[in-house]
Amino acid sequence: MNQPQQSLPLSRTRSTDPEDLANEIVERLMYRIGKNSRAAKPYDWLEAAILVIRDRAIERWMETTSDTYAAGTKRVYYLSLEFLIGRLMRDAVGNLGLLEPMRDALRILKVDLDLIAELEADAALGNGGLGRLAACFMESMATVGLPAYGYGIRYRHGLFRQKIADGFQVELPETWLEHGNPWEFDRREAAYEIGFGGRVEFHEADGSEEKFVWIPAERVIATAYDTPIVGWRAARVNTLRLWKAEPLDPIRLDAFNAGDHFGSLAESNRADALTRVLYPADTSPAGQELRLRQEYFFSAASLKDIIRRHLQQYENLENLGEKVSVQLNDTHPAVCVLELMRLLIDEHGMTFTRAWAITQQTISYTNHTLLPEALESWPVPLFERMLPRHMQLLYEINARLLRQARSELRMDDSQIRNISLIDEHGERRVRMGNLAFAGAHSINGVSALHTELMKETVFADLHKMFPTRINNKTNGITPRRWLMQCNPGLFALLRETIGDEFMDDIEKIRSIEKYAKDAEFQKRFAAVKLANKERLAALVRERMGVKVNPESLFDIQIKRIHEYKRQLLNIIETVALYDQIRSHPEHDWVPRVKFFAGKAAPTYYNAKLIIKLANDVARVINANPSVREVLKVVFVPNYNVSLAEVLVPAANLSEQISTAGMEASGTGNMKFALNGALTIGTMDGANVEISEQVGIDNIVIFGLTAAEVAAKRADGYNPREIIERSPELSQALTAISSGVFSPDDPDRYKGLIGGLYEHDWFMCAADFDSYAAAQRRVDAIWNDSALWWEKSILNTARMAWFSSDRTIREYAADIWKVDI
Ligand code: B1H
Repeated sequence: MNQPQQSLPLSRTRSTDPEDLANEIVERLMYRIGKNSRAAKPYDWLEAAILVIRDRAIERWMETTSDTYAAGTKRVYYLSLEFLIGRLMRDAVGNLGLLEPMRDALRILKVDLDLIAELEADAALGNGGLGRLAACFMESMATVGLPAYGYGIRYRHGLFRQKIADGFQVELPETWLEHGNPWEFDRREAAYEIGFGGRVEFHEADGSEEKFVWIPAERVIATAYDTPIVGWRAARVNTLRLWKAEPLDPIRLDAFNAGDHFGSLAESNRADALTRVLYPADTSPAGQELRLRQEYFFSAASLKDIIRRHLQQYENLENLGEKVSVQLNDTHPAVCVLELMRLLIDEHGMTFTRAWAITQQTISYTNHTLLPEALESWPVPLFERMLPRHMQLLYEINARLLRQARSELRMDDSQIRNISLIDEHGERRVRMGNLAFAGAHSINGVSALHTELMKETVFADLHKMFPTRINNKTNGITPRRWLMQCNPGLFALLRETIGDEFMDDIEKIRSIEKYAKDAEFQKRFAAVKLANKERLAALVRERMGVKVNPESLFDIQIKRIHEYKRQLLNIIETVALYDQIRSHPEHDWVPRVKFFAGKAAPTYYNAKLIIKLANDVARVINANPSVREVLKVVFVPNYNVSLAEVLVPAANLSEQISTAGMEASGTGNMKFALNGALTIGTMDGANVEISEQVGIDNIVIFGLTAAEVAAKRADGYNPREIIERSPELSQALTAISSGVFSPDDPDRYKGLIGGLYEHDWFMCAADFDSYAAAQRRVDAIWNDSALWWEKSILNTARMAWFSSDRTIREYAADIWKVDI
């Protein structure tokens, strides 16, 4: 395994002298932006700085791309409908080793790098963990030296901006491309026609060869936009290629001239709509036809591009599976299985059997959720109408699959029904998960627990049929963004204490373990945390006018709002604590600030109500003078990657409290622990592995296990009984449902809380007492400050395994079979 180079190859060719860089910036300002230093606005400086940085990346980009070509190395393609990148400048400048030189260069020009960095728009082309994982993987693939391409959609509007108006979430359009995008290159030469709908013709050629020809009714052009992704120390620069849809003809002039001014643009508008917005669904798929069009559009464009590149180098497709790996990020690109079959059979003349072997060898699939409502499926009539040839291929694949299950494996009817690519319960639907499973040689889960549950639940029968396919690849996060960049204070302290080695080999961070009990080091570690908390406090004060005391325990839950993630459990415990504090004012309460942030899917009623509840509870508690010194609640609006970069380093306590068995992995949990927060959490997703890595004494675990949750559901769970037995819980629930926090609309939370008594699907009641007790254990640790900081330091010391470099190396070795 190659370690990334210690010095930049670039420095051979380009100066890193701040004076030279300053001249370059002024030159870009002049010739690319058309302004001089006097006229330049802050955003112009940002753009000029990015252009200088980008040019440094390009040389390495070309170099590493030609190396791959020359060596004939296997290429990895990561197909994802989401890339939640955030800002890129700090990433690129840091990984190129140019942060300090650029800071000095800008200082010469009287520009503050940190100020202009804040102006860069977040590329929010994703919803949450799945999209952010894809972004961390892109950076890690470049870091470990893997020739990889990301393929996705260049949405004009990323995830909506969230405004909180009177406590309610309001969605506003996001416009990251408003000022242009200095990172991207539009590649006019990489354009492909993508078809939809129409019919299939059967041609009996002269000989025995039969041939199916798909004649689409509608066509759009996919055009490529490339963004360079720089690995740590510029080990490699890879490409993120995002597709935009364009019409074949920008305007129908005949219609326009005949007076039909709107109709003449209809085709153009239809193409435009295809890549215009990101679907704001998260762990629950959007059912609209446009979504399936997006999925097919980017899958087909990416495969055409992959095949073109392969043919250019190898001239035939027989070795596609040896030279190409296509990783499907969830089922969103699963239609690739059918499209690749179609291309190999219909356009490259292969037999079905040969095409199937190559497809399976090439494709692998990552599953990210077991939630039944999140498993993608499409009504058969819709699928058939939009992709008639693909539907034929799907039936053929299914026939062979079911025949094999029946005759070779003697599977019974119920097993056959589970394996089938078509769901026959009620309206017939195409199951994208089963399709991806059937067409891939590897199916991986994203944490150890999730992978085991996959084998036992959704894919139980497919797993029986293909017992070697399912494997685990526990998620990771890039330590560059999630430690070095977002927490410069901690980064500096670590370097000073243990040297620089951990920058290239994150495992070395373990050597701070020996300082965990060192009083002097603890003091400095705590001082860094305090400074990060002051930064967050300033942000909250400026944006929301709320004052919080940075000396309090900062307790943070940030993630998409979803019932299974149980923000509601946290809010209920907050209300119970509020009651306790008021009943026992004499008690020495640990001062806490409870932070919440996250977006709800616009159509997810209960999630939006939970946001309103958090805001209602915050309003009431923050206005009560009797708890003022000890409890504050803050809902920070518009959670995004950049906000996470401020919240994560400021946390003392990380809330990872999903119902066990429901959070596939979680990655926020990893970011917090790496930055020295203690976790309060259930034995769910990657929390299980975090507890193994940091040690069970350095994490606060509570609640039912996944097996206990399943057993309780099977036995008949009675939440009402539990609630009635817990005075703290019933008091808190009564307060909420009777309108204590919503005097303007006392019934607002009747339904939400009523649901807990009736079914409580996510088992808030079952876990409440255990959670509240765990919070009091947190208080006790906090009160023993030396103990708290020891645990906090041990968390940072022991999180190296969750580097996405480790994850990517495992994918490379086990799934992609590529040497790095
Ligand atoms: C995750 C999704 C997801 N799992 C559907 N599934 C979507 C499903 O737009 N849609 O239709 C969007 C996203 N996202 C998350 O993936 C898991 O909940 C996390 O536990 C996990 O850490 C993350 C990355 O693996």
